[in-house]
Amino acid sequence: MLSSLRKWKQLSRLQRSLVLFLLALLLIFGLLTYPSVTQQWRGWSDREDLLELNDRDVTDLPRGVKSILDDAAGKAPPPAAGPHVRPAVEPDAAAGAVVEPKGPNVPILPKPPIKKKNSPNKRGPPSLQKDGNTSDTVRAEKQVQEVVQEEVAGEEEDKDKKIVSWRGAMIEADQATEPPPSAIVGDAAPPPGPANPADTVPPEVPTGTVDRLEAVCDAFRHAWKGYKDYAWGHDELRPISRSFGEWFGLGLTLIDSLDTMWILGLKEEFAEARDWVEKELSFDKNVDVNLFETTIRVLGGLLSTFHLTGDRLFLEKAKDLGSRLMPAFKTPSKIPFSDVNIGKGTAHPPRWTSDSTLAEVTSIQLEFRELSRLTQDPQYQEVVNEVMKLVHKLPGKQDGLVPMFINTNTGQFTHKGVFTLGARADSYYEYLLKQWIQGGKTEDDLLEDYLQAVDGVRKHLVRQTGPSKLTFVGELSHSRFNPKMDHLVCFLPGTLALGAHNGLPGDHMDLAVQLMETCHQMYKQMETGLSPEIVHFNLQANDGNDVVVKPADRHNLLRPETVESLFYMYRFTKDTKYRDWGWEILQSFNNYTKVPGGGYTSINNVRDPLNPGPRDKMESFFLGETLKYFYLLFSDDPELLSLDKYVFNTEAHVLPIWPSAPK
Ligand code: DMJ
Repeated sequence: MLSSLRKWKQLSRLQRSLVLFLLALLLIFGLLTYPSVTQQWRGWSDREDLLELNDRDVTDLPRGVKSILDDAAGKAPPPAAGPHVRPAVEPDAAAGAVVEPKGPNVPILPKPPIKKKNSPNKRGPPSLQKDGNTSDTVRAEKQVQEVVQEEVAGEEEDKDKKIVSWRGAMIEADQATEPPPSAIVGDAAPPPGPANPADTVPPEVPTGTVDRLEAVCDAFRHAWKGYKDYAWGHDELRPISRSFGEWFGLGLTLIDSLDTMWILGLKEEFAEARDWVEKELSFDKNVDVNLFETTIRVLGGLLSTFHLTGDRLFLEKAKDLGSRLMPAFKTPSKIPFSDVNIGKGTAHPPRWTSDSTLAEVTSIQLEFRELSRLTQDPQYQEVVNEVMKLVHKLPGKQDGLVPMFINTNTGQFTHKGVFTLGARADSYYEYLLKQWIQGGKTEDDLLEDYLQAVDGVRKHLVRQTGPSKLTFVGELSHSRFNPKMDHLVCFLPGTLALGAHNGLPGDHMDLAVQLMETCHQMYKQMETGLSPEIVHFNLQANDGNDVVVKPADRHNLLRPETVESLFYMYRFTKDTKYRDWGWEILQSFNNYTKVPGGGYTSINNVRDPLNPGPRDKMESFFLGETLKYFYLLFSDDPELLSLDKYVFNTEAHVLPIWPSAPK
């Protein structure tokens, strides 16, 4: 300090004035740019999430659509919802015809368990506070403090209600519908049940699953409450800061959730959301959207909701969106660009490459094909079928395995020699099988590519761990095997089981059973009971753990893939262990990701139950997929979205299986 002062004194007057002038300039510049800098931080932070989350997504920055809707507070009460009914648009309606929806009057979906009371605010673990995220505003931090204070106060009040539960985490008695026998201590009250179950449980939902179905509905209501209170009409809830995040500005969470609400029988919530779609949802806006994400979440969500409800509002919106996505396909190779401006009708690749991600261009087919069938306008199916034809003939595959990128100018694979079933390639494999099923099992190229790929997976990517012989799917990089598996790969047991159910080789089912066990272990072996985003498996026979998690891979984004596969495995085997595994996962989500006041959050560290490190983001797929698959897993009704009548798109939206081959 003294020496600085001395140096300062040694400067000439001119030098001192110059330094002071520069400092003043810096200060003014700092003040002027402060808002835009913080906004940019926000953007970067969103983008980091996006890259991590969307995996396969090298697309553009989330666009700053800072628009839209006012807060839900003060909105008029919702109109009464339609009855909870079977899909209004029959899956076997004639191919190519626009189906006149049947009246929603033939109950077949089971009613959800009736909620007896409003649950008090549920609490996450004590450490469910946000730690250092540069994108947070001071206001947000204050709110976090308030949340924590509320929580502490609430904890005092609620002490009596608590029981010690699973893995030592404290949960509320009414949350613990099925505590493990060893978990209840002292004189804690048993979980309250309905005084007379017959009064509250619809007869078609057999006892035994009711508690679990109700727990899913509770979780959905809690997530929805956060979204409604703090993010209504926006893309994603930031539950800790009680704010929202915008990606495309299309109400992603709301649209992703529509069919889930319908299936869960949440009529009021559905009606209110429908009202928003009718009055507020507009695609006529100058915004760049990602073709894949918008197709699977928004187009898929609208088509699915149309099928379930028969409400043409959703079909009209789907048509409008579908036509606005079409410019993406105007490329030299007919491989679509990743980004489309749905207002301007222009499209482009990400800024730094002319490549598209393989999974993205090959996982939009179910939706576009269905849109053509419903509208009798072939343009949608033509563009996506063309992509499949090109990829089918393309050199650069290895025994059916495909590279992760494809160039929009040349139509050739790029970054060859790297093969994964995880990020950027995953749903290519899923959609081969599901398109084949959607089209009535008539499109042989799809089947051929799928069967070849499963053989390729077996040959190059499947291995077993040294210690417990867990079967897993690793990655291949220029002939070098890497024992790394993304959680995303956990879609595979479900897809393999679906193939076997549709007559494909029985050994696909054997592999499904083994991989399902591994995905289960990816949850079970973590201290929070939640899987990390990526695991590495141990190939050494004599050495410790099967699963190794690197510090950078310890986050959990509320992803659905394991629950999705558990649903398929239960449907096809009726082995109740799959339900029990799912039940444990739901409790872990409740214990470590549930945010007081509403919403669930992604977390940073599944290995630290005392400080899981909430990330302040609830992905739309938590409501669109994860909770829907939980509900279907726990439902006893195989006719609830029968897998012989519907295919689920990669965002868990239901589309009918066609009665005859596509033209
Ligand atoms: C979802 O958007 C879809 O399931 C997609 O196929 C993969 N990523 C997320 C969920 O993890």
